[in-house]
Amino acid sequence: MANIKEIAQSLHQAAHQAKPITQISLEQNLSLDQAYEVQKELINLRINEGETLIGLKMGFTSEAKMQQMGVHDLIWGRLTSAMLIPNQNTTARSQYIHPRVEPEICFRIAKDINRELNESEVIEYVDAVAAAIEIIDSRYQNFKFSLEDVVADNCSSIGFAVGDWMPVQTSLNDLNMELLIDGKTVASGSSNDIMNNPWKSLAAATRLAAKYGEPIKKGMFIMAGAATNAEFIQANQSASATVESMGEVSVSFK
Ligand code: OOG
Ligand code: MG
Repeated sequence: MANIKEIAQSLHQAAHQAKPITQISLEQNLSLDQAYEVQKELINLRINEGETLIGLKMGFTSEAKMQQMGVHDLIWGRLTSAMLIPNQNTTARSQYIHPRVEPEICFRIAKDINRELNESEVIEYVDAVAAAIEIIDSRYQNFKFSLEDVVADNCSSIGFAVGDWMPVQTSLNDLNMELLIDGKTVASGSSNDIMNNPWKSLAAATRLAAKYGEPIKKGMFIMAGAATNAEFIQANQSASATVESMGEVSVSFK
């Protein structure tokens, strides 16, 4: 029997110490439901340390990400207050294991959601959208994991930054999205790469949140998932993401 609390503790410690651990799936069997239980426990450990839950993130919503990581199912994780990095701020590379950055779109929730909504309904529940960058930092050696491993590890979440909030656009299709390191484009794609329509990612978030009993509250941030591959980032580099019509967001590493 997998010990949910023990696994959560070891993932929590790995993040705190910036030291990777062996993939859980190499040593014990974890079902997907158990993996989500570990994730919940892991977030509770953060909440006990004073962090608050401020949103959710979707993962593997693009073909590029599924190919890159070899995992072909939608996943979702939780965002806490300590993960939010103000736009244009600097973060210390030493606090991460092997950080990667990826370009995303972030939604800001206008009113509580307690049920599954479809992609045309969700628009009414959002009061702003923004270009976003996610920093992911798998707690597993070599950034390698199974579906259950990555879910237990809160979907590799470690940080995110959001650009200026923009008015809601009914269509989020056909927007060019780029990831830049030190001002040079290292990956580019389109908002269509996120489930053919980023609103679908938010609809999927409402379905999964309802399924796992996690309400989506007014003011929360929902990250739609990366449109492109994620790229490794080093100290003394700066990463930025642009979304056509939404502007730019950046984070520097020292
Ligand atoms: C898992 C997280 C995936 C996304 O945007 O697709 C994700 C990982 O790639 O380590 O955040
Ligand atoms: Mg992501």
